[in-house]
Amino acid sequence: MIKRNPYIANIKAGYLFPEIAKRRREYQAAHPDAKIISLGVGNTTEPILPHINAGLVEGARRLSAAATYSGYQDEGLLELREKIAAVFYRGAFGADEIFISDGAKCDIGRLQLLFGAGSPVAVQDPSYPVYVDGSVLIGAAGGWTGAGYAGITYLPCTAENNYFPDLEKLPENGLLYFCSPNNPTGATADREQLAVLVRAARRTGTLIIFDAAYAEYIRAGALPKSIFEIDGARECAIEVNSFSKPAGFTGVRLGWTVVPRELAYAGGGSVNADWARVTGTIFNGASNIAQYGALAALESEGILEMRKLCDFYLENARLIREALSRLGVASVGGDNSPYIWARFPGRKSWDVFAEILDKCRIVTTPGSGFGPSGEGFIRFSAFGHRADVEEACRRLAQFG
Ligand code: PGU
Repeated sequence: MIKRNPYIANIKAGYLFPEIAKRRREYQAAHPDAKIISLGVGNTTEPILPHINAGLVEGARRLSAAATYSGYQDEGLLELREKIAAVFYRGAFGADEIFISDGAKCDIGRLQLLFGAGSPVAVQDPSYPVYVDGSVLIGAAGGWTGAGYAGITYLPCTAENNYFPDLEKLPENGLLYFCSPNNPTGATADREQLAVLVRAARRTGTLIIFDAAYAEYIRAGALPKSIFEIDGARECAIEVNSFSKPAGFTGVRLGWTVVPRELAYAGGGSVNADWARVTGTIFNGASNIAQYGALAALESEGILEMRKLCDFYLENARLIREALSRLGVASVGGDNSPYIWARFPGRKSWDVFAEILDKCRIVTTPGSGFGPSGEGFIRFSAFGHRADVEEACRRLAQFG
């Protein structure tokens, strides 16, 4: 019989979001009349806006005519790579440094192939579970110890340190996953903090994988939307990003990754060249239809539509925070991100999850699923129809 990849056995339980979906199904089966509202997984709910949607339609139309038909586009449409460089990075990157993907999550998984099992991994704690679970799957981390995975350096990001990690604890010559605006806390690093981060990365030989999936939710003008706004980042960072959350492309699937030419391994090899090799080998490119949608999203009308969509979810976030504060529950986030991070002192996250589900019929995400420092917290997602969010806010009054 075939042997199982032993690293898979190191994963302690199911991936967080399917686990939540399972608990919801079980609750629904036991309470068939319950009208459950989900503020759990960060999944977009609102229709794609007209200009961007017209781009998708145009992408499909082009496939129907011989003159405009296209097949494999491994590296992504040149026009789209140039447009991403122009719109998001003020032309600071060439098209050969922008790689189109089918989403940030998929590229995070593929990026892990570049570094393999041998490089130490550090994460913000709490953080998006894919960084840690993916590292376990490639053997860069060991088994579950009861308080995290062996070999992962968890850098607590809590109210005590203003959600910015103590970088003295950064391992030498490793990877650091850094997400800003952060999932789940919503904390958004300012320019000075990112400058400190880049300096620490260069001092310790760390490669930062900067996840900017929520950058378009930033409303405070001075906050950086990209790690590449910081001098020196080209030598120590890769950025992953996505149209999922700003354009409603969670089901369309389109993202990109920036790998600067300057980025080198110990010994001097080019990370950019390896990334081209890895993606060329195991990825056949993103959907051409999705890429036409993204092109439309980057036109001025599309940019306005993305802003409008993010504003809609940010208003949901405001309503949720208000409802929590009426209950006396302390929370952060929701102002430059679609997540609210709510504190339930002295309690276990999964217990609070179960209580909110039972009393309010609302699905949330237990903070402990994002790392040891998430225990005692609940993440509320602001993705939802307005009427559902308003109803959820009314129901929250039944909690406590
Ligand atoms: N990066 C971060 C920080 C995210 O929170 C998410 C989605 C992604 C990347 C995924 O981006 P794609 O471009 O769509 O691949 N996080 C959601 C959905 C759960 C999941 O498993 O991705 C969440 O609820 O945290």
